[in-house]
This record gives sequence, structure tokens and C-alpha cells, in this order.
Amino acid sequence: MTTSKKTSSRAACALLAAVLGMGTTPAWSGAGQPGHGHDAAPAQGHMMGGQGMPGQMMGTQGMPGHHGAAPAIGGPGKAADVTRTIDITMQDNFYEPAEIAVKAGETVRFKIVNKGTLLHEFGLGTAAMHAAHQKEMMVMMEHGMIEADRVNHERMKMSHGPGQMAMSHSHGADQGSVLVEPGKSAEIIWKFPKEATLEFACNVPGHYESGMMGPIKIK
Ligand SMILES: [Cu+2]
Repeated sequence: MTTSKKTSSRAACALLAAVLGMGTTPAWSGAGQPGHGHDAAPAQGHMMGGQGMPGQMMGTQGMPGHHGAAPAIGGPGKAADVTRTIDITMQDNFYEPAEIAVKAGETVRFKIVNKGTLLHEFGLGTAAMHAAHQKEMMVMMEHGMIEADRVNHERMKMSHGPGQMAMSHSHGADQGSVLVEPGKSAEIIWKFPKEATLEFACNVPGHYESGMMGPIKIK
């Protein structure tokens, strides 16, 4: 009984292998698999490198679960492609102008001046992105990385070490977000997508809620 069972299961194995076309390929697949693995490894390494790059972080992480949403807010533009400059004045706590209109696919240069007495952000994104970023900026403030009227660069540097808080959205002109201290200015060159529902906003704790945000109309 035991023997026949063994035999039949062996036969079944052989049959399965034959059906799957594996009967004659152990040596071949053995040689082929490492080859595949070898090909895949560098590609994966590149992808990870790409994800770790600051420019990619907003695209991959700022949009939870929506890979296709990455281009939806646009991306850093080239100076040569700029068709228009929009001056943005930051006040406590609002922007002038209160809303922005751009053309589909247009590359715009934003010249941002902070004429207020508080630290402000000019960030481009969807409402959901801003909501997520507000939570992070709250943590940044709790950790002393930002203060009411300044960026604490020492603390900011420390926070980027291993094991420190992971930011899904860091600040930088190439990420569509700048923090501007009172009296200072900044610039962002941004290429907008064909269509999107975007806002420009300040996510310094309390500012968005008090009205420091506005719609970006893409026509
Ligand atoms: Cu603000």
C-alpha cells in the first residue's frame, strides 16, 4: 500500500512536471534563473535609488497609493520653458494674489516674497497632499525644526539622520514647496499638468486653516 502510494505520487509529480513543461528543464532553468536574478537585481537597485532621490519623493510618497497621480501636479520646470512669471507675496496669514490661473501644461516661474512677520510656506499640491503635509509640519514644529518666524537649520539637519522622522514631502523648489522666512524670497519654476485640481498653500501649523491657501485654476 505504501509502495503504491509512493509510486502514484511520484507518477503524479512527473505528470505535473510534464504538463508544466518542466520535465526536461531542470538544468536549463537552473542556469536561467540566476541569469534572471542577475538582470533583475540592478534594475531593482536603480528603482530604489530613484525612489530615494528627493525629486521623486513627492511623486511616490506624497500621493498615497496613486502611482499615476505623480504627474498630476506637474514637476520642476526648465527656466528656458518659462512663459510667465507670477509674483506671490506672503503676508500673515494670506497670499497676494488669492488665486492663480495657469494654462494647461504651462511652465511658470513663481517669485515669492515674504512680507509678513512669520515663517510661511508656498507649496503646490492637491488638497490631500496639503492635509498630509500639515501633519508633518506640526511634527516639525514640535521638534523645533521650524519656529514661528524661522527655520531652525540645525534641528532640520539633525532630523534627517537615520531613525529620524520620515518626511513624505520635503521642502525644496524642485518639489514645489519652499519655506520662506520673513523678509526673504524664493523662486520655484514649475511645469503644470494639462489638468489637475491644485492649491497653493502654507502648511505651517494654523496658517492653512486661517486662510493661507488658494486655488490654482488650470485652463
Ligand atoms: Cu503661512
